[in-house]
Amino acid sequence: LKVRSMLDISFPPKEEDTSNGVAPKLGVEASIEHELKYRVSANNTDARPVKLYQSVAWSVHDRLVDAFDQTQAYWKEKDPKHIYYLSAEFLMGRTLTNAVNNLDLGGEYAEALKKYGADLETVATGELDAALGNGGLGRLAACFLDSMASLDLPGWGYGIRYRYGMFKQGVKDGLQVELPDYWLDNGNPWEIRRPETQFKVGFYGSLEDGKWVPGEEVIAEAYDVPIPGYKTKTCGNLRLWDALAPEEFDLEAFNAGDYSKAVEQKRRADGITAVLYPNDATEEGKELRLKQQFFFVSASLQDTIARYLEQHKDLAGLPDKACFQMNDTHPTIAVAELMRLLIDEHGLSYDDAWAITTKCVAYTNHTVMPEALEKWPVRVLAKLLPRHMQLIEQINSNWLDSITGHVTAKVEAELAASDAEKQKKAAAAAEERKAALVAAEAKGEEALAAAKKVVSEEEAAEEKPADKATLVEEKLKTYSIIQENQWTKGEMLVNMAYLAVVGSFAVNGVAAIHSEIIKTDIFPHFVEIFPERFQNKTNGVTLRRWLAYCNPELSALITEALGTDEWVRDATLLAKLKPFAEDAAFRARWREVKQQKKKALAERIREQTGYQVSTEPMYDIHVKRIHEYKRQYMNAISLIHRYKVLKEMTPEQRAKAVPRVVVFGGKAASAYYMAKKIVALILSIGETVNNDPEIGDLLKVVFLPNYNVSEAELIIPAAEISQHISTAGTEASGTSNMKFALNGALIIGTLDGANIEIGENTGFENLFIFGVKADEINKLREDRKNFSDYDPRYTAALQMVSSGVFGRPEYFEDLVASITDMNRGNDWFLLANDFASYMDAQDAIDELYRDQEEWTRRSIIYTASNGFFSSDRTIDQYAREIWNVQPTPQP
Ligand code: T68
Repeated sequence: LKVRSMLDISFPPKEEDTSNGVAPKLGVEASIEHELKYRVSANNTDARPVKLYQSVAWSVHDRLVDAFDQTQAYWKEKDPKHIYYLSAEFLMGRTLTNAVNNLDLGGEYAEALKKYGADLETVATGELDAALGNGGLGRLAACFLDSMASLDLPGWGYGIRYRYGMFKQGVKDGLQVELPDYWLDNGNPWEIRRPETQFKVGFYGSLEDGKWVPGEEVIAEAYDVPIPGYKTKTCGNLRLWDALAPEEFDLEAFNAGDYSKAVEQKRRADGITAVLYPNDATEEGKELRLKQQFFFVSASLQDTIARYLEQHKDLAGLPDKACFQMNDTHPTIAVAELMRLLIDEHGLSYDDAWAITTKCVAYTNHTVMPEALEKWPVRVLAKLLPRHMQLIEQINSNWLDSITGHVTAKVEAELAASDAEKQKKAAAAAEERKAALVAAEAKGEEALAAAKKVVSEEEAAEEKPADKATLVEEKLKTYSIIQENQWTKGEMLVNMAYLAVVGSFAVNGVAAIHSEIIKTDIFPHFVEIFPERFQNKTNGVTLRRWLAYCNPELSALITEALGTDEWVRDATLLAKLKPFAEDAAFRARWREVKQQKKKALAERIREQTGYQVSTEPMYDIHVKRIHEYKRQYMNAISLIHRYKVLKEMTPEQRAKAVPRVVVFGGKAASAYYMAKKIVALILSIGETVNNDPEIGDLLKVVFLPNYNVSEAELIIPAAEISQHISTAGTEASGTSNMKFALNGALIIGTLDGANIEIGENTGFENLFIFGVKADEINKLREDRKNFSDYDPRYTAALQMVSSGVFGRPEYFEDLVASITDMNRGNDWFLLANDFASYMDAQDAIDELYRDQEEWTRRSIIYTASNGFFSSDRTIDQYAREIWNVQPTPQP
């Protein structure tokens, strides 16, 4: 739908070597000057850092646009199959450094900036993070875009242009506070608004003669964010949708119509793209969230189909040109919307539409936590999207029909097995009863009567043969996309993950263990029907942002050792670093770099928290979203113990202790009660420990506020040990573990998520692995111990919390109860079970740190061993094994 009228201008014919705009014709230096003067209107002398950043960004923008236009024109001409990555979240962080370096213009910009007495690194800090994501899932999408472009794969990301991203976290009175993140405050040079690309998206309304008549309509307007590949001409695209009220473009109707109604419509439209939901592992079930999901999915599908139809007639060919990867269940409504578009808008039959849909759509699962698996009430769906609910019902009924034969056979087999068993049992019981009667008869009348009574009761209680039809019906329910709410009887829910599995041709988990767990625990009955659909694609991270650019010092050292910087493109080359681990001179230089990065982090800690930390102690980092399953709480308890031990030591003993700076970072969802208390506890421990003169540099506990992509880029290179200590079986993969490993931080972790594969690559002997295994969890949860059986160190530490050593004992009361009280959480994430082995691992860390040569040797081994976790490898696997999309580089 081209809703905006276009002036009738004819453009001059394109030049051969397209050069869009003025700037690229200017050199870098001249273009920065041009932007400073005309775009941001700051003359050289009073160019504040933000203005200088803006000018540099606009200068880079123009170069990006060139690469973008050329790539997109080339792909249009070649018409290769495209991958469309549908994601409600893209956690991009800052763009400048990445863009400049991927375009291979680092040297030129550095040179040009000398004139202003600035370096690129400092200028880059003028940019606000684009935090359009919660955590790992959103950041993964961002890494994938970088890899797709770098591998020359024709692909776009599709998402939402939230005006407010992930909240800014502040600390006030020892508690987390949430502040709005208006990231567009200084303008955004990285996006291109496309008023000419708009689509209508409907909501509510009714079905009239089988046709959906929406009760509300909004306009989706495109913004394109160019995604430069690494040292390639390819520049991909992230298309983000903004919502406009229809009246905004139809001024006449606006004037003629009801003014207040028009304002209300605008408000409602604005609401759709206003803010990112800050929940990373619980579902809110809010209608607005479903609206957001449908909004971006519908616009993206309409957009793709429109572009397809510009070049092709028959939609039957769509699967040869387009694949939609659904990042978790958030875009799963795509299954129904693609069906609707094909049937209602393009006149295909249901069966043809289904054949196309199930060849175009694939689904990635990121969680096994039940509270994070989306289930929308039928009531909500039917109201917001009546036609889609009808289609989902049809999809479900066809699906159940298609498996009734399978389920019946299964029930019959089970019945046959249990019948044989039952008959055997019944015969034995009958024998016993007969014998009992004979024995009773011998004892006389009274005994016989009593025995007869028992026998007839037993016979009455004997199991009746099961009814096959009922059993089939019961079993079918477990396969059904539409299910009854197990908590609220009578309420029906649409299980979005089931819809995704039924509608997709491929389903994948994000680490080897996780991909197994989804097969055995989440979708076992679907695996029976289509085992070939289930795959693993172990996550990865882009080595550009997460090693080359965030740690240029270490990168230079690696490049020098390998004699090439090709490892940035081909991460397997990192393996060649292994022999250098044995070289003492190299190790010394490796340590020097780490010291430098620790210094930068210490400076940041001082700025943000006021704490002065030395750069001599071990830097121990625990950063990620705050969640009970991630067990920052267990770390906090261990630190209380460490503090207690240090306090009890003699001065001689203290002189021998291994000092640590422990840094936490991470946001707690604003409504996540326990997570916020965990943040408060860490802050309180820091307050006590860091101000204890007896402790000094032996232990510092820092909570660095507002952990985000840019903070991570500073923190990760400084880490010596990093913590990934989730209860086994709960963390799907984790991706910061990969970033830390690549930057030479050692890992303390459980056998969970990608930790396992990192262990396989690095050698488990080089990690500090502890804790129970995923397959022991269920049993352990059943027989949780009494508080009195706990490790005495653990009990004593909790006692210190309860007795107020860290202040506010009442405030922490239910946090303590959540792991000690049978009726109040009952230690669901098994902190008590893992505590002792966690402490052993911590002791082993201290021991190894005393031997700096061995520690550094291992650090190098980590970097050398983990090239596998490049997202280039992950994306290459997706492209070959799921998407069937080919690299299409420009000559
Ligand atoms: C993460 N999931 C996994 N979810 O927890 C992590 N959820 O193990 C994995 O490495 C990562 O995905 C990438 O695969 C998330 O980050 C969310 O952020 C989220 C957001 C909204 C709703 C539910």
